[in-house]
Amino acid sequence: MEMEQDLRLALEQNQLEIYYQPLVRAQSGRVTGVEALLRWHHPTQGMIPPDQFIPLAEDTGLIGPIGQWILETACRQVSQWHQQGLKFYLSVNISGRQRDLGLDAELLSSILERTELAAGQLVLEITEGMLLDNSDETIAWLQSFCDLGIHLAIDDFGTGYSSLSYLKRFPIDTLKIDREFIRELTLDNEDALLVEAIISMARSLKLRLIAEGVETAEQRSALFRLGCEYLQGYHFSRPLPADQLVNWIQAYQ
Ligand code: G
Ligand code: G
Ligand code: MN
Ligand code: NA
Repeated sequence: MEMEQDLRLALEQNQLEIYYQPLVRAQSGRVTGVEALLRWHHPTQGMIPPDQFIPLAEDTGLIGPIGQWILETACRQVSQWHQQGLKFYLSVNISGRQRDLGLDAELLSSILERTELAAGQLVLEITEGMLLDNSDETIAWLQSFCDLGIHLAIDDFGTGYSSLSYLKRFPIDTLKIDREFIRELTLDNEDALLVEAIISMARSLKLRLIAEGVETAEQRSALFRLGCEYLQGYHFSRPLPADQLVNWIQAYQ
């Protein structure tokens, strides 16, 4: 309860901050995109990670205004980076609860217009769980974003329980392989077989593939040799505050 009150205030009192984690091309190592990841600087408890308050934000409906703030803030930031010549797309996690809390094509198109970000530069990350209902409403909701030119990615791919039929039904163009498959990956273990299977499926469905949780040079080279085009993880960079991300890019690229 107390946490709920605190979270209500967090937005008003500027305690929320967006960190950005680079997504890089496996071959060149260049930044192709950034994922926006929410952080809460709690006045007495310090930094609270999102998995400790996003569920509360979802239960209380606060994910409505918070989600809108994230989209607006991150789109504005990435649009500014574009104007400075830093060209990469923006990936934002969205929660299924946002569907009933005002997130629709009209809102997104007004955010894109206000922040002057091209729709093609925005990717929304959804989870397999969100597609479980397989309902016409969910499909229409997601399709309306695609109609604007926004892209959709499945986050944590491979951990859900749904069948893969949604890959045909939903307008998805990117899969993010969950870090569970990457953690112990070498070129010749069982994880490599799974990753290879996912890569070949993604190829035939013409989906872009990103491996999450890349922490070591060994994982990176295994993924490159298996043919995964895009990588994300601590091996490249942790999620960083906006100014530090720019420093990282200038030092690393
Ligand atoms: O950044 P970190 O790895 O601690 O994030 C933990 C979880 O919180 C991840 O599953 C991530 O998708 C989720 N998360 C982070 N930022 C956001 C956000 O802005 N919106 C939503 N819905 N989830 C987020
Ligand atoms: O569920 P989602 O993929 O949105 O979660 C992203 C979360 O994963 C972020 O909280 C981020 O901090 C975390 N993360 C990013 N890279 C790595 C990594 O290389 N290793 C681990 N363990 N976590 C990572
Ligand atoms: Mn994500
Ligand atoms: Na993920």
